[in-house]
Amino acid sequence: MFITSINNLQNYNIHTNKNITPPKQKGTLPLNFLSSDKINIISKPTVSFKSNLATESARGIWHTIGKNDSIIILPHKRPDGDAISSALGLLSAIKENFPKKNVAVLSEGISSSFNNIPGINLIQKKMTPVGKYLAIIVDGSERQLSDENERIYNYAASKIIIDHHANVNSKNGVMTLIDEEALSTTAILLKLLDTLNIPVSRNTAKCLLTGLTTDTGNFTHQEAKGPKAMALKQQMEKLAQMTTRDISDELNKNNTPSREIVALRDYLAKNRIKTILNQDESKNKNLNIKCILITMDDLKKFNIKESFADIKQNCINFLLSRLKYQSDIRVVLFEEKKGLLKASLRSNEYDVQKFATKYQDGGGHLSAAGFNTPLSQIDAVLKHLKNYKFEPQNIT
Ligand SMILES: [Mn+2]
Repeated sequence: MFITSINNLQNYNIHTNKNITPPKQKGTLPLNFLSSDKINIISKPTVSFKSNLATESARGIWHTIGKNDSIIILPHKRPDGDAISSALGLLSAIKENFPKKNVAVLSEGISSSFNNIPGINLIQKKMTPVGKYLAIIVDGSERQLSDENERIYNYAASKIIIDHHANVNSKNGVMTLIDEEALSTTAILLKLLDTLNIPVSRNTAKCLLTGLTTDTGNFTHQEAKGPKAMALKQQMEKLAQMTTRDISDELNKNNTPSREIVALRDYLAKNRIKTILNQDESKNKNLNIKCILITMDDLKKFNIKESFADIKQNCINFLLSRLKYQSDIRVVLFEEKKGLLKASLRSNEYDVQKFATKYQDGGGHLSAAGFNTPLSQIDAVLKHLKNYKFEPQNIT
């Protein structure tokens, strides 16, 4: 019955008057926060979300949502499953609790595999907000926004960031709810609602479960194997009345790759996989690292018209998961812009996050991380992969 609660969301439209343009300078608007409103929690294992500090933070976030009539939720650019699901889960929770508010999600380049996430058709590509509004970034920080979302964020009167990645450098006056231990941003949202005893509808829960499923590789990542992760999985499955398996089936069903993408990935699998043996004398065996390079010329040659999100889903992630059982570490180097490589690293056993942080915009999680680097640096990156001492993931 989750369709019925979607109907409540029809009031989401914020853009009305195109004649009013926001001020020209970026980020110079005075924020409405008192300094005591600035809440910054980094929850380490010693600080549980249920502690007073975290409960206060949750209250502060929900109070700020409550006092703003217009709210724009901003997933990071090239949104993955967790970014879209946390945005739509939050949208759904806000609309269910505050039906009169104008709430919108702003994003583009969304993979068709996300077509079954409740509220997906409500996402707007562009908007011209009028008056004061609250902007909430989910699953990323200011630095990961698209140009359009950055513009909207900069003009916001109030700002919140909810994320589970390291290195969120928020400025003064921005409320942040950061939990680096969380498996997904949707897991933070569930904790937020739970802490405040706000009921979670099936609709909201389905969104939250989707982000948890995609960010844990459907619970194949090492971080997602402990009893805490299992308890969270069960709690969300119960609320959503479906399993993570159901969620991944839906994601795959909506995710039929084009003939061109299939041709490209077959070509890459045959011709572009480079094996690097990482020489670490302290270990008995060499680590097997598989690297794949995808250039803009490849996309042109195979006549790929898909959005980055679909290339990522159907080509990059496909190749990464196919190499899972043949390697210790997998790396895709994708020429995102002319001369600029976007690297995605995966490993089930080794910490790839630490390696990624050595580079520009590097970060992520122990088993899934990424960074940017100029294409001209590719040989240096491959050499670095060969000689770097990867450490095993230490999961507590
Ligand atoms: Mn995430």
